[in-house]
Amino acid sequence: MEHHLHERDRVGVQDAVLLEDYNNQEVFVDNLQKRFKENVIYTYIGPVLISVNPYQELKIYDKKTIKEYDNKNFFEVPPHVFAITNNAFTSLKDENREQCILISGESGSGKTEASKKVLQYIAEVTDHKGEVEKVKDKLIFSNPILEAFGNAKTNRNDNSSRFGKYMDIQFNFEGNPVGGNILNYLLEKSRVISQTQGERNFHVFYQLLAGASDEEIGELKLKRTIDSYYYLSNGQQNGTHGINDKEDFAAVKKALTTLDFSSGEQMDLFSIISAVLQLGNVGFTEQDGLSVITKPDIVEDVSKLLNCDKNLLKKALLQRTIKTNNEEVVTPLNRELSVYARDALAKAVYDRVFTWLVKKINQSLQPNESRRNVVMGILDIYGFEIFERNSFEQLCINFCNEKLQQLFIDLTLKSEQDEYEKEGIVWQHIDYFDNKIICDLIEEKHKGLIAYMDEECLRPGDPNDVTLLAKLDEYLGYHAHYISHKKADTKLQKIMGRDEFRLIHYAGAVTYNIKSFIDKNNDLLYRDLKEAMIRSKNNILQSVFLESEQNSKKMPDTAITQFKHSVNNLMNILKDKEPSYIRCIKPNDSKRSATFNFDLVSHQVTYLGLMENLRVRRAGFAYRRDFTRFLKRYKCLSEDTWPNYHGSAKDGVKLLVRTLGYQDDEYQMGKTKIFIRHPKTLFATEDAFQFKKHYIASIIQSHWKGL
Ligand code: AD9
Ligand code: MG
Repeated sequence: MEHHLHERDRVGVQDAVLLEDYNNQEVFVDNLQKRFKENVIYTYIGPVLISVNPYQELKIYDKKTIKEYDNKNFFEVPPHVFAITNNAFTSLKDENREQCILISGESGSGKTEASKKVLQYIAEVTDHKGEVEKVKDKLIFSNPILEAFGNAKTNRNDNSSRFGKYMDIQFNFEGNPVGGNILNYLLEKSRVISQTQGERNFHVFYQLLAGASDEEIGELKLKRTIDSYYYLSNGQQNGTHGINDKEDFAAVKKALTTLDFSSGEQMDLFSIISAVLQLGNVGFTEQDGLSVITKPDIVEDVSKLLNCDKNLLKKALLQRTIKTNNEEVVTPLNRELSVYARDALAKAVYDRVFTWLVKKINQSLQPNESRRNVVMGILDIYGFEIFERNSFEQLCINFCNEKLQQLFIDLTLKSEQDEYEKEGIVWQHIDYFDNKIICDLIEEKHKGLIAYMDEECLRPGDPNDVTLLAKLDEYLGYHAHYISHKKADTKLQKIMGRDEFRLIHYAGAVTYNIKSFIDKNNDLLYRDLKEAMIRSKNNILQSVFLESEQNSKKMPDTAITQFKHSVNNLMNILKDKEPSYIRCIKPNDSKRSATFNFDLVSHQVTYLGLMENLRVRRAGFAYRRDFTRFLKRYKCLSEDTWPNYHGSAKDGVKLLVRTLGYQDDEYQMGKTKIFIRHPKTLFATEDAFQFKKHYIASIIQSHWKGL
């Protein structure tokens, strides 16, 4: 930090705690803007890193830069994702403490890129030999695979992650990576069957069509043209700038081989992908109210690719069997239900294959040594979402963000409090908004939103979206953070539909549309389709469908309850680790470099809770530094400590601040650190130091000239 203080007018301050007016969001954003204009994308709030997406390749990620951060003290070097990583890594190595790096921000803000930089740094500063190198390759190569199957071009980001990801890197006692493990969350599987205007399906479909050899195309019964496929036709039609599907496909195949996918498994995998694509082209008409398949030969191709019985598959697309006690009732489907069944199959197959991929990758990342390893986790998960129209998926995502915010509050306040206690400094209570009330509103047993939703979904009779909303309104209407249409004031009623409810999240109010909630939560796949898949001779398919069948001997959990469990499981993993935070910000909506939209950034600052974070950090002391470092830098400012001083660092600092004239209310002495309340005190000292440094330098220079 010290190097740059004198430049603060031009590039702003590198730690927002040094802003004089820390309650002023405009000042805060202005500081980010100043820095962004100078291509300085990183800023701290104490230990939290803020990263503003530059949308251009900056030369700040090369090996030389990594060297500059390797083994450095956090505050001696300018803010950087490498500094955060180094800090976490040092604590892991030296103190054996488990780490987690939590990356959040909205779509396109740079989370995934940041997570790759963390990995890049670790890969560079650890051993480059034998087994370790192999593990690192695998960790790095897991990215192109998961991105091919889990990322897509959206209107916000050409390479948007459509799933949440938590990755553990496991280190041995020497501090070298020996393995890893990945957890995946909530793949946006609806994208398989339809995409918004201007968006694409998952990358892998296009990669396969562009990159497979002619022979493979023949074997997979594909045509190269994107227009041939219904599942690819309702989003973007043409090629995409900046994406080379053909090259990417080669990279994915190489990565699959690196991660021990056999050629047989790769063929099984791409057969399934091809089958999903072609399933979309299966059409239905209706005769006498019953569904009829229009192009049976496509179903035959699909069943060959899935290695399942073609008659079984056809039947499963046309009828539904319901087992009650000892009875089996077979009901034929109409056209609409057949389409529904077909799409449900495509989504289920794709979703489960994605989970299988993660599992396979994890097998390959298993460490050889069975010793207990220390881990560093990296969380790259969808940030808070507020769209024009918000649905079930946004509710899940925003719930996850509430939980992460809760963890953030716990851990930051706790660590702040711990430090004050450890240093023997009197702790002052800080007022902050505790979002536990919203977490409870959503997940509380028997009386939270999820509980009522499940109750309605599983109720006999005819539960539907209308009855669900009525139930939520009735039971949650009392809650301060739940607004029903009826409860809304007249102004709000004008913008809120009768089929909507509104939650006041910590990050702002979001209106959710109830349409399809029941469907999405039940996530139904007809038994006939499941059975057809279980009997498939494609090893992947058989295993994933068999597995989920075994797991669900009892009533399977609804989609949101499964999600709740995995989020709570994640919180348990994270809560015992030492956290580092990277908060990513998107500077504009048009993916353009050098464009900083003040309002857009300000909005994100609000819902990332950054001002709140700053207030907590500033509530006590803006600046803290251990005695040794403080003395080392400023000792030249007092005759008591310069040029010769032999006492303890603490006593030295005491002498120093006496000369500097610090008032009692300006600072406190802890056990190992000095705490300074206001930035201006520090700035005055730093300015004096800079002056002295130049003065000494000029004397030395004239001295040399004189010789
Ligand atoms: V999403 O929620 O998965 O849709 P992310 O992950 O937050 O989103 P991503 O990391 O994919 O965003 O970044 C979006 C794009 O911004 C990248 O494809 C890059 O083109 C660009 N980007 C992001 N970070 C950097 C950076 N540090 N330097 C240069 C960057 N470009
Ligand atoms: Mg991403």
